[in-house]
Amino acid sequence: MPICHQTHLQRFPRDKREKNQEEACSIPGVGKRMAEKIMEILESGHLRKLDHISESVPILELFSNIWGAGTKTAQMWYHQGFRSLEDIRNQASLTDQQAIGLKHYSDFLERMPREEAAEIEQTVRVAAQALSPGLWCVACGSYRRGKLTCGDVDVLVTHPDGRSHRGIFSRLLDKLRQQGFLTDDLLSQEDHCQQQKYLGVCQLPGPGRRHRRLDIIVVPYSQFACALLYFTGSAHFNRSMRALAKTKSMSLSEHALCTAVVRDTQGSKLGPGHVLPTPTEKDVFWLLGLPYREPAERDW
Ligand code: 8GT
Ligand code: MN
Ligand code: MN
Repeated sequence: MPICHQTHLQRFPRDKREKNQEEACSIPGVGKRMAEKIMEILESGHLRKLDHISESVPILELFSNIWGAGTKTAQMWYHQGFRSLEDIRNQASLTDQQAIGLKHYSDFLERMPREEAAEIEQTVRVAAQALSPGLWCVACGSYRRGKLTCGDVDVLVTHPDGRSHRGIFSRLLDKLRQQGFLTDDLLSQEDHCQQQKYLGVCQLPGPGRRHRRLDIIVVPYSQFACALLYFTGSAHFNRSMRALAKTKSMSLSEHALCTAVVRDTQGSKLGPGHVLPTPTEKDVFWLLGLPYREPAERDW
């Protein structure tokens, strides 16, 4: 192969070669390295760098399906010579999250029927309401969008009195741990706006139950509608809503809808604007000048 490639190169007239290279470089966004690749394809009809791709793609996919491992990690492992999950298990250095992801590899890849998501939501609700009877627990994400199967369960917790959600987060998790429902923790954090977020793994009682991914967020009631909208998604729908808000000098986040937001020409925020009260999701749509959309109509 390399010999054939070389012959091809030599056959290509030098002046034509220089002209092509110049042309390639003049394309906006094409630098020297990209131009070299274009030249290689022009001259040999082939790009050697791609030879390994077809072999690596399924392995990179296998690796990046480990929860907590992204494309970069998958590539690193591939370059280190690992080719199977067995290699990863025995030889790769794993973060705590990736070790959990690997342990539950096949469970996490399988979506659960929505009935099971409802049982998980109910388990969280029963535990939460044992701590404080007025707590609201709502399964958001794909479940709320009406999907027949769910990749995980996204439970939003709040209290309509605006106060009683405080101190619930760790007590709720402790309770769910004690009853053996939570089996592994992936992430627990509080942000600067009083939202607390847990990512973990749960398992319903009884034989033949799989481990499922569970996300729980606890939010103050003043942020409930925006958090509900955010956590319901879809992620793509959220991006569209945020982009629309931007065009109206507003900003939408999981915390709030703000108006009179000042941005520079690059779109970076200069001033935070001020928070608009949004008691319900409908208020968010209305304030953005949009007709309301049911969760089932928020797939994109
Ligand atoms: P699923 O059935 O595959 O779980 O589908 P989903 O329920 O739509 O996806 P999800 O990944 O569980 O995310 C649900 C919502 O949570 C999304 O709309 C997104 O805005 C929000 N979300 C978070 N954290 C993260 C995150 O770390 N990554 C992504 N992609 N979305 C997140 O709350
Ligand atoms: Mn989900
Ligand atoms: Mn989720």
